[in-house]
Amino acid sequence: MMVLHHSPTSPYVRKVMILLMESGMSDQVELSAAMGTPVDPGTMPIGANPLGKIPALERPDGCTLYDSRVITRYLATLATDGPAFYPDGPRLWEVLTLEATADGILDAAILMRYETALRPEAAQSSAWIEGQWSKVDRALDTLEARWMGHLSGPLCIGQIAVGCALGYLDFRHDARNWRATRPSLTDWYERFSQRPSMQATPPA
Ligand code: 99T
Repeated sequence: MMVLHHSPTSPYVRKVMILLMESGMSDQVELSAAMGTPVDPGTMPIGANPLGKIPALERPDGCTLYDSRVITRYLATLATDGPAFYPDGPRLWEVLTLEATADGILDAAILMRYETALRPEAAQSSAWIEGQWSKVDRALDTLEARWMGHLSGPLCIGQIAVGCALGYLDFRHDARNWRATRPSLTDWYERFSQRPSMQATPPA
């Protein structure tokens, strides 16, 4: 049985969970709870992933996989049912870029979270925090302006990553009100978040 090091607050873990559910493979993976941060690895699986991050996927017949992009791509090769998360042909490069855009939103949003949650207030840099938010802001504008057609197409790993990124913004950065200037993305997310796989994996 494969073991997925997991936390319900992690949007990267959520990408993996959604892919498992959408492809009917949830029963092939056992979850192992992990919690920790860069300043205190806590119960993070540092033996399985030297970077001390989750998700990490231990396999009985091969090396432990990390990070989320490697894990989702691997699991998609095992799926015998369900959508083509990584479509063939030139569309693949679009899907991977959409995924990288969503993961980049997450990377910036998590750095903001760590800055405020883990550093003493006097050591926090608002310029640095706002610099990270600028990345999120520009990426969201790009999704709204250029990617709506793609987001409305067949389910792919890019859509899953965007759904998890927007869910994380609601979870940790609600006050930034990402919906204010993005009506199309707002509508899309409203629909996407109704999927049973999204409903089953709320950040908590
Ligand atoms: O950075 C650390 O030491 C611990 N953090 C993590 O493990 C986070 C959990 S999200 N995961 C990643 O940073 C993985 C990133 C990697 N590129 C991937 O797997 O795609 C915690 C969010 C929160 O609690 O707000």
